[in-house]
Amino acid sequence: MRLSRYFLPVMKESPADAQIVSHKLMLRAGLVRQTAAGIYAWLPLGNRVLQRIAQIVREEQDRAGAIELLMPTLQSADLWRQSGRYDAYGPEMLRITDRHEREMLYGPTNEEMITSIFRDAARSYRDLPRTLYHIQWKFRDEVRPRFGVMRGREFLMKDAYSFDLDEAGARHSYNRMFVSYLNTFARMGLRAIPMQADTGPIGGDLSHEFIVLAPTGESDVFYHSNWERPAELSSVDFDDVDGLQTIVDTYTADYAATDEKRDEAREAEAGAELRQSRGVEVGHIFYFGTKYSASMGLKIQASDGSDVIPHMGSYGIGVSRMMGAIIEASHDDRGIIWPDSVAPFAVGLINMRADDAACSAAADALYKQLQDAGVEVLYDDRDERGGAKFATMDLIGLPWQIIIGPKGLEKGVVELKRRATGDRVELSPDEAVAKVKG
Ligand code: P5A
Repeated sequence: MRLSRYFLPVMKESPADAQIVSHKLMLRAGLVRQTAAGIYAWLPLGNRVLQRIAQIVREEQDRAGAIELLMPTLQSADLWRQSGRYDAYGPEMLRITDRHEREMLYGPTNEEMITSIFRDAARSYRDLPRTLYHIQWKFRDEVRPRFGVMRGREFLMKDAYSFDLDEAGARHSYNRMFVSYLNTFARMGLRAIPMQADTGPIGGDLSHEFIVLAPTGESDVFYHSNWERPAELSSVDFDDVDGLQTIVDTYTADYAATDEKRDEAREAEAGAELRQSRGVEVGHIFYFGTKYSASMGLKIQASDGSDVIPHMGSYGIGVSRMMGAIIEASHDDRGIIWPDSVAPFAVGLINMRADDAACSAAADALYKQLQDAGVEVLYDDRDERGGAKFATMDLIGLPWQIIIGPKGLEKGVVELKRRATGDRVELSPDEAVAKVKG
């Protein structure tokens, strides 16, 4: 993509209404614009990152055996009356009336809808276990939307729902998602700590929040210093019931709790290794047994012919909130530092002298060479000062920068810079392409 033809409205100054660094940087780097309180338009660069985050979430859901579908954003009030949550949900639910005076709502979550879809289709034990998920916009009329996309009113969520014949099966489904979440966040370069949590309006008695440490987070958290190691991917077989349980047990062995779930005895045990911080909740998983299946009349015929009420769980990831969390975890005073896995482009190509024919010809050629090699590149071909181009590239945080200037060209080299470390090396154009490709 040529920057001269792109839509990237960057800002030099930090907007006054943004309080935390991720919100400031998202506005400055031209990722989002607020269109109403807590509602954002995703500009081209921000949309690319959002799609990449969603794709990682999708791949890890699929790997764990979950099946993707897509449910609508608008739901009927009658559906929610079946579970009893229509009145219980309160003012966070955006209620809408259509032209026929039918009561509708913009979905804040989909437990009722998926239960009704499954109820109308599943008949026997052969239809279970299943975990279904979608990646869809939600609306919650938060009293105080704040911190940009971190606490929005409209936000993108991945929500999955599991159906099992009994509690043991449901716990296995829960463990699958637990481990899948650790992998998902690790792929985005994040250590997310699973913490026992309250279940709130979703219900049930087993629940974990996944929290990324960040000084600006909304949750107060307490944890053992063992959590300060980097995240790693596990290559577990998701059908291995005992293997999964072992991983979950290992990951819950070290103390970690939110404010509401503190445990004095375990904190005393951690002693000098106890840490306190703030964190961002990027995911939340629930096991709630038959709460929705029983109230909404979901029954399945077991192998012995008797009727059973499936046990369910639901599993959320804040896809749009993730972007804020990643920036909180990965930036410096010049701007964002995207992990390679979610970067909107892999490389920023800077032509230092757009007014110099030889320099521009070399930059054009390298642009083409990168594209032919399948590398996603944002090419700053504008007729601007080098300093302004550097500042923009550092602000938008692409993992690699390739800088072409007349002095290097005389020697047949370009400069390759790694955004995260600031390390620069001089290489031939071919070597630079090979390096960013690898
Ligand atoms: C689980 C999936 C649920 O809604 N039902 C379906 C369950 N859980 S939750 O904890 O309420 O939300 C799941 C994740 O969504 C993100 N999130 C938000 N992101 C941005 N702005 C908001 N206002 C917002 N509210 C929730 C969080 O990441 C949360 O963990």
